Amino acid sequence: MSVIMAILNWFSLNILQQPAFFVGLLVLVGYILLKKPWHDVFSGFVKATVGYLILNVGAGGLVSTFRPILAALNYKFNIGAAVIDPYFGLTAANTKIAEDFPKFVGTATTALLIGFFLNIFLVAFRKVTKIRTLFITGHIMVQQAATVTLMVLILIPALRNQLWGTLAIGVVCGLYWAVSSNMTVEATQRLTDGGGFAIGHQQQFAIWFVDKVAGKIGKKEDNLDNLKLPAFLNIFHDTVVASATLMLIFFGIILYILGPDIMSNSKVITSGTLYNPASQSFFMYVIQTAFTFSVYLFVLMQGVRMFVSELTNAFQGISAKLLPGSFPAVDVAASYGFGSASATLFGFSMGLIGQLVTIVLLIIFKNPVLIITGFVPVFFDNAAIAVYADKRGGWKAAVLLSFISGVIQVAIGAIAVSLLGLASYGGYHGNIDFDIPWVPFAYIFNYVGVIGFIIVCVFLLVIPQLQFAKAKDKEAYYRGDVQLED
Ligand code: ASC
Repeated sequence: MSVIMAILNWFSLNILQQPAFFVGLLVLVGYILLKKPWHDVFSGFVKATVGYLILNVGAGGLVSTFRPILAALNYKFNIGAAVIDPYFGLTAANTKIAEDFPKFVGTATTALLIGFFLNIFLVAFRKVTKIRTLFITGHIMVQQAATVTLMVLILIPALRNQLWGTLAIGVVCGLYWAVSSNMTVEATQRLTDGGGFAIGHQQQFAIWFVDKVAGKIGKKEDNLDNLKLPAFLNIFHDTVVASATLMLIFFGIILYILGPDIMSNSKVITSGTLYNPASQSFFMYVIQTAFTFSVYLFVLMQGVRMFVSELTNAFQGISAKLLPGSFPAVDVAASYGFGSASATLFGFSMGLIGQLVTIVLLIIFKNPVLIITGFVPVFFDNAAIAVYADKRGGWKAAVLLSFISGVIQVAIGAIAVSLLGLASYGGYHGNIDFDIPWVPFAYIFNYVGVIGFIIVCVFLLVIPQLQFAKAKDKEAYYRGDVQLED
């Protein structure tokens, strides 16, 4: 018995609590199951593990760049700040879990595996569950599992038991992945003219909603295809340019308001790099600090890309073998090519305006947390919303819905930051599904505890049943056949 315990302990400490090796191991096992040649198995393991270690470097860099600014904001205005972006959110969630719940480091990756298998199970029994989609977007699953882990640990103390807590987090993640992606089948089939995929990303509930209401807002004939946007907006297609510009604007203003005296005061800023007036002008320090955020974001995303392409291959192979005829639920960017050419930038611009207006309102009303626009939600969510909205309701629907999404991202993001105590950690997930439905879910967790958790799981399970009940042709439901006029 003690030998088994020792082995389990070793495994838990060295693999489960070290996500880099855990992700490497997942790829290794996946590739072995797929009977890949040994050199592919080895290189997959190396790329997945090293990719995750690179992600850690990027995350560490974001923390050390952000901490001085957070300390200074707290000192001068007694407020916290959070970038609403899944990478900042991931970093913040992992840092908080490591500090407040050290036993649960690695829980998110274990939960990810549980959730993935639950999703496979739900599709395998689709005649009963009505789930047709398997969520395979690995980097998104990593981010979401971390945020959900934090929500459950903070809001449901009864689930702070390692075994039950991890299982519960895995189950609710798996249900969300299966159910939310299943909600995008019809909208995506309509958009892509039967493209055969669904969305497994961070705005599935929003896509479902947009698909339902856009047609009531405008006419699909008046679409964005005929609309020209100013050429300079094209620079935002490049993630580095876009994130560096956003960071420069936000952190430029913040750092100037804080000023050189505070940023060089070692009593205020006790960790991270201080501004040193002897070696650099404040102006250049501000630019360098703002750009440093996009440096670490780039590092982080590079690492993510490395492990995700391996993880996706492994997942896809497993699902193709186990679940023929199911819909893969993939990155939302896959949908952009099917919309009007200017829809993505249009959604980004309207979403950004919605975010900025709401941020200003929060400042005027003295919200204790300063919300900072992050690139990923403001671009990818709102672009998707505009693409889907334009398809069914033309430009009017695209404008209105991406603007509203920007407002929600900031307003509900601010609520989430307070609820989860993330103001001193610098980030929250920020994507629209992590506002609605996840913040309402979080409140249900908060007020009704374990029972609330069960209510959320049942709610998720009922959704595909309602979809199926409403489908006129039951066979077509499984095939994902839709009529454009639906
Ligand atoms: C996200 C996220 C990304 C992007 C990418 C879009 O939510 O974390 O890196 O969107 O998946 O293609």
